Amino acid sequence: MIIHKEEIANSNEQLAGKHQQKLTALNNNLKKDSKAIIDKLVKFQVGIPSWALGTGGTRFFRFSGAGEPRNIEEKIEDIGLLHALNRSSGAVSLHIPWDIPEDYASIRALAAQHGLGFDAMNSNTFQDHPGQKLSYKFGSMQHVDKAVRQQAIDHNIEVIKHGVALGSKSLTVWLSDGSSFPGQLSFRKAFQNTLESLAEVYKALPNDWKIFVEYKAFEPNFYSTTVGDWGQSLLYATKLGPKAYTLVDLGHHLPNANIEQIVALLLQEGKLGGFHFNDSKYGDDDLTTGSIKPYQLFLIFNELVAGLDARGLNHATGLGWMIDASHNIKDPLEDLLQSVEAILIAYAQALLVDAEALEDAREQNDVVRAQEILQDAFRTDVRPLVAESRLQAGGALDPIALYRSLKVREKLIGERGHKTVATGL
Ligand code: PSV
Ligand code: MN
Repeated sequence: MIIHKEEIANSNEQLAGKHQQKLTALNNNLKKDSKAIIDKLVKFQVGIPSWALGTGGTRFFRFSGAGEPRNIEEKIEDIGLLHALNRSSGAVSLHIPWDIPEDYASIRALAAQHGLGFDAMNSNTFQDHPGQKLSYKFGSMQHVDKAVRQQAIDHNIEVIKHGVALGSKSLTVWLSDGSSFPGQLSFRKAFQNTLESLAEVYKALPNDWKIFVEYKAFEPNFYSTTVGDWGQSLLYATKLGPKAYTLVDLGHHLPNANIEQIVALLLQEGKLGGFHFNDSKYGDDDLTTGSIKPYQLFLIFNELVAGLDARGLNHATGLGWMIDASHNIKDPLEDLLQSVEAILIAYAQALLVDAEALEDAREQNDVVRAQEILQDAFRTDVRPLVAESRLQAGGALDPIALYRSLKVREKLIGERGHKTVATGL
């Protein structure tokens, strides 16, 4: 199904009066030019991964939702629905082999029809796939057997080829390689094998491509992970060369890690390339962005904005932005709308920070004023700015309300049936 412009316009008309009131009240109190902020919000796009359109499960069970997309075309259709509603979900991030494009031209045309492009491609050597010759049980790029390493390298090169055909410009590599018990693995050999394997993939990267090395503290291995933290990822990225970058996934740290500091330093080194949004309470919970620690999300955005500005990078295109969440019990599309909204709220709040005053407070060692400056921005209800940016971009003032009133899920169930299961998590 598609959402028609008139449906969006009709619903916006009904909400316009109330929205205008809130926006005017906010504008009257803002110290910054809201037009410049709204323009930036309009441009900011967050990629949607193809595996996030089904109801993700936990390691215990997956309660599949109804009307889930059955193939790559229907996944693109779902992302098109999101983008029609919020105008901020303009890119698809494909995971191979969960979603292998067969007819590139028609997939590209379908995406273009919905105003979507192709963001980072994701490889997958963390599972054994049907028909695969060798097993990744003991790792992929770190494996003691060169033939397994070669299989993982070949797979990544294959993923790049799919990406080139679709117009993507980057490859994200997340490795589950590591060990489950002490003694199982030589850390040094595992690192070296992984580096050499990544170097082979790096050689196959087109000139205008980037490779993102994603790290994760633990899981599925619970003793060691071969790309376990930002230090290790940065080591690989530095040794690989200028097209290699670190990717930060918000859920991939040990509890209480200072992610905003990690982001600040990676950006300063010019080595932050990709970003996966989600939220967590305990581990890699993959919960809705901003649902647990919104202040942390704001502090991270504050460093992202400061760091991107310091390097003269475009906020919208400087990094590869993507949601990486799993919607255990929610309708995936509603959950994704909530995540994108939370991301834009944190971004808008970060744009409100008076960077000069903050710098001055720091120079004066005025700790209280520095905190006040940040919290002043964080405690501003910027939702009218985010809604206004959607309105100006042709989206809905209230995407979730419209999604529900148009009965989108019910219609998808009508088209696809109750018992559909999307590939992915
Ligand atoms: C791993 O936990 C991860 O964050 C990687 O980005 C994967 O590609 C994705 O989740 C799906 O498993
Ligand atoms: Mn991730």
